[in-house]
Amino acid sequence: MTEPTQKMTWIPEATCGQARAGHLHTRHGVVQTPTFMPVGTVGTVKGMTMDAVRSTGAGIVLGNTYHLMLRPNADRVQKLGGLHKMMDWPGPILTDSGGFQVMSLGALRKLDEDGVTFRSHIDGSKHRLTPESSTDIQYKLDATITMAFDECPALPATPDVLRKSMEMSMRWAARSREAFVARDGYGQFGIVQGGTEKELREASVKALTDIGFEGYAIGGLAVGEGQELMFSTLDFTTPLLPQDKARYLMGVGTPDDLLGAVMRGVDMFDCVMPSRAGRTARAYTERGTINLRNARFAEDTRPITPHDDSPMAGKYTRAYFHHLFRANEILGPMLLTWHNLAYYQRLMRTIRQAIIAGNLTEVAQKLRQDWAQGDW
Ligand code: PRF
Repeated sequence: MTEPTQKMTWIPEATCGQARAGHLHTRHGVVQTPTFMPVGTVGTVKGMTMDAVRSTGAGIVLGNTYHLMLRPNADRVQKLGGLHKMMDWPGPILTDSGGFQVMSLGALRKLDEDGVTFRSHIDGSKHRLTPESSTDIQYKLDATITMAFDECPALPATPDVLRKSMEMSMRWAARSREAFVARDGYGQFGIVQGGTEKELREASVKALTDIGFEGYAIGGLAVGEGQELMFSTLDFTTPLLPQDKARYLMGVGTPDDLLGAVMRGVDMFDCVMPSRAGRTARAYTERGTINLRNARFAEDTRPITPHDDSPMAGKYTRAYFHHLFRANEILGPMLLTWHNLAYYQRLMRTIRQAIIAGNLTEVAQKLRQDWAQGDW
């Protein structure tokens, strides 16, 4: 592996308690952290043009190895110039490695030391993913950030199951690193596993930092353990991670999860929640969530949120959203996904500014109070 001359780096800017603000420098641009990555599983953030995604302030989006290897397939994406070109997103893209999706889609699968064999959820055809093939696919997709191939057991699980799984994920991480082709401004993140067990998380961080990655993800959380256990696991995991590398909590979460995790030292997040909720009429606001299908919105002429930098500001009433969803019009999911992703980005900006201003504790208290207060 020839070393790139220009490495992917994370530069700290300010801290407030455990929380960090910084910049992730990549080949495809600079990302301000903490950051939320909208999920673009199959090469599209569902229902959104990338101009709309950009308008929310998103700096990086996520793609998925599992889905893209099945359709259209990695070679074709490569022929089309890579994911950035194909989907009109010149900015940074992080791709998940596939193992988690194979497991969570419940695709018929068989796990062994070498990798996973599974059947496609699309047509039942048989496929195989290994640390090497996952890394190669992410190279072909042209992922700015490649994720190591790992296994994520559902919780609760016995310490023995968690240990065996974590140890295999660490052997897979070493193989993923071997297969990674280093290029200027591109990077690869290792994924910490070990469930809610302190000793296992320590061993996992040690194994990954011995290998050495451009950033570190915390996997194996938000898989059934609940917020309290997730937070207590973060409490002992993030302090073990290198101070000078980005930290990414995978598949998380609610606004309150993001706030709590940033306060425990996490810099990056992804979650389908805001986009999926947008397709099912659930709106995120500074005062919690509301379901716009609800009859009480049929003649509500207020905007979803009074926040004036929302993309819907002054344009559409709650009554109109209600009508669009009741009539099954495609514009409903499109506009509400936009609204929700804009809310998530606004939240991350508020948190980031509070870290820089040094008043995150007070800002966090106010955010939680407002969420608890309910709709205006
Ligand atoms: N590993 C990978 N992707 C993930 C997870 C994981 O543990 C999670 C767990 N919340 C979400 N996505 N590779």
